[in-house]
Amino acid sequence: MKVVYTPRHLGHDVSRETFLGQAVAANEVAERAERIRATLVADGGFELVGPTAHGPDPILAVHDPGLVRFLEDAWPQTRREAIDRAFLVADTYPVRAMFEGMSDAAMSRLREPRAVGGRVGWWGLDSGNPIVQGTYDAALGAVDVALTTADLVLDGGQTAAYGLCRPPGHHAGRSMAGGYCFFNNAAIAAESIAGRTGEPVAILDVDFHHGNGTQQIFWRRGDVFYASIHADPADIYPFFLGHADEVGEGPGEGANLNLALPAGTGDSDYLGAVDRALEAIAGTPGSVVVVSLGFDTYGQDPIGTFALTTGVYHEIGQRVAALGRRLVILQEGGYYRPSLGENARAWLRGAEGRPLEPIPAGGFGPEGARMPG
Ligand code: Q9C
Ligand code: ZN
Repeated sequence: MKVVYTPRHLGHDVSRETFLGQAVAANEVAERAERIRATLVADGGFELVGPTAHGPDPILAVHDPGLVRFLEDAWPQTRREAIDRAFLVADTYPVRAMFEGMSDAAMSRLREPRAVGGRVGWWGLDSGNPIVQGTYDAALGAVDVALTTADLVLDGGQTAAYGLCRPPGHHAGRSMAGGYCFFNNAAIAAESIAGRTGEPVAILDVDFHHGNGTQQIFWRRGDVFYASIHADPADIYPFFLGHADEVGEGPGEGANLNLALPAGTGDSDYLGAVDRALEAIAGTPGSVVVVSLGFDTYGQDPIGTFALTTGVYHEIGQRVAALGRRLVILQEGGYYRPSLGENARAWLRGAEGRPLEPIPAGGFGPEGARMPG
């Protein structure tokens, strides 16, 4: 299988994030993508290719141009304002209760603030999403990775391809960054695939968290089916979306499927949810599935509460491939770094119908995957 990767992600070099108002060790770090890359290389059955530049148009087909302008200037403006911080995060947000009682007309006069501390709240969901100097370029690189992965499947004759996107994307909405995400890589790929094929597209989101951004972007769309398996938002980020009764509206009514699972969910209950999602996708027209692939469902994940094992990822890959559709597989979350490479290798080998053999001698295992340099 071809793997699309770019070192541009290294510019999103974060070491701390904020959690409930305090700086803690960052979860979404460069080592994640480097672990996956090194393990897939060591496997020997994957071919790394670089992305090609796709320009701004596919991003602007999904995102508000104001979000793009903000992300482009967020760090330079932080420097111009001489804010003495290692990373930019918001502390003031336009939450719905602030505007209670106001009319749509009054709401439409709300405007983006000038100061970067206001702008980052205007365009952001949460304060756990650090922005640094290289964040914008890394986010652009992840979009090119996603679109190149789609190209391999649409034009390159590949049945399946994997985009090692970092930063991830599924929490980013049309006009919002959040949850370690800046541009919604999977939504941008799905929109591009729908436009190029003229076919409906399905998105299967198996990250531990609900992909609120992807749901929001395609909420009223009947031609993009979104199915997500995730932790119950009553307990887990993004908290405010991801319930079963969110089914889409207008032409999109019935094209959104949320399967929320409780803490402690293990392999067999998770596989049951996978089968439900796949059955729903099999009932929709189209030949391409975009997979938002997260490994924060893993038993040892530091922010997840599920109990999945490496072996079940191989089985999930096989079941997804058994749909008989072309697969554009894009990396989302997953934060237990020692097993990330092996979990990705298991999933992708499953999707290719290859058994999960150990990495051959002379290669190096997941513990041997090292950062470059
Ligand atoms: N201390 C993805 O997996 N904050 N995003 C959690 C935990 C948000 C995860 C804080 C987690 C977002 C792509
Ligand atoms: Zn996640």
